[in-house]
Amino acid sequence: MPTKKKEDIAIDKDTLKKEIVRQLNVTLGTSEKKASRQAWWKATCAAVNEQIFSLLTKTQQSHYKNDTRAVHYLSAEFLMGRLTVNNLVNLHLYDVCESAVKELKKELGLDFELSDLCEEEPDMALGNGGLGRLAACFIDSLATMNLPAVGYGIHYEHGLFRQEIHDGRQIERPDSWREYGNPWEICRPESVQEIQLGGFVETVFEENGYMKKVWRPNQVIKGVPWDIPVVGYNGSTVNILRLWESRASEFFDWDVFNAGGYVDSQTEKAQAETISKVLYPNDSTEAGKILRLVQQYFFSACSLKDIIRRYKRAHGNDFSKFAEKIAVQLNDTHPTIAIPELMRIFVDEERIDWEKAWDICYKVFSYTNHTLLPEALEKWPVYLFERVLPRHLEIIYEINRRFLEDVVDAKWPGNDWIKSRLSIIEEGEVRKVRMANLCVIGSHKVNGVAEIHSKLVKEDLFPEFSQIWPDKFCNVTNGVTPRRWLLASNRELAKLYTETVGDTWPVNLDKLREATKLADDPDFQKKFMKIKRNNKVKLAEVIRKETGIEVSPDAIFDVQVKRLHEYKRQQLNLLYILALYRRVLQDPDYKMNDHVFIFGSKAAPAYTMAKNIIYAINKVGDRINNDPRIKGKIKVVFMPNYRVSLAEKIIPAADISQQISTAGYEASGTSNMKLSMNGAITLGTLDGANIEIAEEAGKDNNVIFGLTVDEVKALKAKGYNPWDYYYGNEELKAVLDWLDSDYFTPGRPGELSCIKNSLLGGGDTYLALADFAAYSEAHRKVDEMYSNKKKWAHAAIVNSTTMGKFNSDRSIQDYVDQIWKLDTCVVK
Ligand code: 26W
Repeated sequence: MPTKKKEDIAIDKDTLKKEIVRQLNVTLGTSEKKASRQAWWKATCAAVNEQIFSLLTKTQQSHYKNDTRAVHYLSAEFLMGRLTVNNLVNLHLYDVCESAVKELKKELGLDFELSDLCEEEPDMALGNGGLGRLAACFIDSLATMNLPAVGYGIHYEHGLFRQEIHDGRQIERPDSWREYGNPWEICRPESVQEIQLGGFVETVFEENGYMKKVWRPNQVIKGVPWDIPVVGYNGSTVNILRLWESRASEFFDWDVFNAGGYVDSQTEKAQAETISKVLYPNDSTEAGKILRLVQQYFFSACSLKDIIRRYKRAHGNDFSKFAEKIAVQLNDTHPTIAIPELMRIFVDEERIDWEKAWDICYKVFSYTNHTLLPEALEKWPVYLFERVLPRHLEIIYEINRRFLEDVVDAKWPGNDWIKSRLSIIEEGEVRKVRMANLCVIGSHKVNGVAEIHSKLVKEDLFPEFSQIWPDKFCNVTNGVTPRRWLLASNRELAKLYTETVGDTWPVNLDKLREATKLADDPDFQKKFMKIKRNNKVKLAEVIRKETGIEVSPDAIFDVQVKRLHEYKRQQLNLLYILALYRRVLQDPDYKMNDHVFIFGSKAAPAYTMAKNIIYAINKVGDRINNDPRIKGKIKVVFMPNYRVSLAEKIIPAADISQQISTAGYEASGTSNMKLSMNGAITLGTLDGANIEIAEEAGKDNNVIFGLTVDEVKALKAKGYNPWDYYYGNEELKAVLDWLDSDYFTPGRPGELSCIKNSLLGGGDTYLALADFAAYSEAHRKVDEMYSNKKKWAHAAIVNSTTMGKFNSDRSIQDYVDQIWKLDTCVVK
């Protein structure tokens, strides 16, 4: 795909300058003299929006005219981050805009550049972590590849909490990303939808003797759509991300109001608006909260109504082409309720026979699994379902009855054990609906997110399902968009690549392999490492500003950025830091490169152990950073409030990418791809996509350690005893015992003991102690490698230039080929 040349750019610098000032005056209602930076930022966005809206209209017309098949990506989370830089870059307007702002600065005596304006934008943090950011990368790729697609999600008023660190502890503060307005979203009152909740189901006999089920809900909720334009790179397709905001329906308000219940009507209004108020901050444990189920139904039902409305505009009430035109991807089980909802619409409202309806339904849906953790697999108590979605529960029972009788009993006659395993309903004291089983039964394709994960989904999570439908299961390895994660966030390296291999690499990342040949070229190495150092200087400044800690850009920048979870093993990283610190204390001449350990991580507010690990990192850090005896050889930095915009500053500056999950637990990981793409060496286990990254970049250019998936299974089967490792390793024992003292929490001994206790008394579920020795040895190799500047530069360049596979465009192409069967629609 060719990149747009200057002459194609739809707006030139002078016009843009005028347009920004005009927007400042007419849209923001302020003057050049009085305007705040925020106003200037918004005016700049508004000026660019004119371009975007015209492309959006063209895209929509072209999709409608061609009656294209489209994919609808249903996700409870879209972690978009900031949009300004990305939109400018994708439209090839960044440089033009940068010089426009520079000239305005000079002419009007302003005190900022474009990059300062972009810092005004709050992150759109409508997601927890990997799954939400993946959705954001995917919609960028879909637009870039000219594929007809709509993202559907929830317009949370409050995204993921803002993290503050007080005396080393995480404090959660509300995030209010749109408090002062968001220039990128457009409200679409003309596309409001209404959905129903609660009540009961009535059986009605019609005149012709047919029986029908009628749902009599007791609540109606309005879904107001907000559209965020998704600008493809090269700027020809602009798709939309449609996010639903909940409001009270006027209809119901009015009823109560007329009955003299003004106050009650306000309560009802508040209740309705609660639905889209806040994102649940859990990324692995399902709390089973009724509001979350309502959120899931709310956005799934609004989205389906929207899809059907659009389908009917082209095809009327003839649903025979529905599965041909519509693909719906379920991003994990969160939108699973869309399956029974579509059946309800077909059977109850459109009066289609069950068999016919089911035949359309399962062809429409496909499901991506993102986790094997048992506690993350969603199960909803039947009694909750009964209260909120009584008709859906009946439909689920019917789907289940037919599946167990027609499919399971045919394959394993009379085998009640298998039936109970495969049933959508889990029996027990509290009966539960297993959303993953419903997903597998109601979808035509099920995919995992990395080779190893997909294999485990098939063999360990759904072995019987995969015997029934072997072709249903497939793999699509995750990817990340190189537009955001390299072109926009590491502009100097991007420039070097463009000079070296031409300007098509942002859409064809494999092109960078031409630069792999230069991995040993002294001149190229020098340029590459200079850029890395510049990025480290910039990050050191951010670290100083945010934490007050001084770090040297000549030290190794060793990064572990991801949600905090015991399976991701930030505690293993901490144990090694303690060991290293102890070595230096015992031997002031201990040979090592200066080493900065950088963490960025939020813990789920109710996950106590995760919060304790954050506390321990901060307390150990305080002690080490302020210990003159070690002469600054080790620094430990915990960056507060890790989020997309901070990731964009940390990742380009990383030397080491820590990907140290217990093998078999990290489905894929995506920070591993971003870090490698930016020239970090992976220090990791053979888990998730690490395996494929090491395959692409070569094992010699990364440092792989630790138990494999099979070894983890074998050790657990044999009976794992963490005490063996404690008594078997003097250094490990010493650092664990250190945690019991008050060395890191003066006057308060035992504050960090919980970490030792969970690793020993608690059984060390994630085998941190079993991997410690191998991890420590891996660190030694990293340090040795870093001492050899040429070898290090070689490895960094090879990593960065061989990540073509992890372009999210490749992931999307895999979805298109294996699952969605979509055609591109180039917008003229
Ligand atoms: C509370 C319910 C719940 C359960 C799971 C909420 C959110 C989840 C997500 C599935 C957690 C998640 O983000 N998983 C990550 O998905 C990434 C994208 O595929 C993978 O790269 C990560 O390995 C996986 O942990």
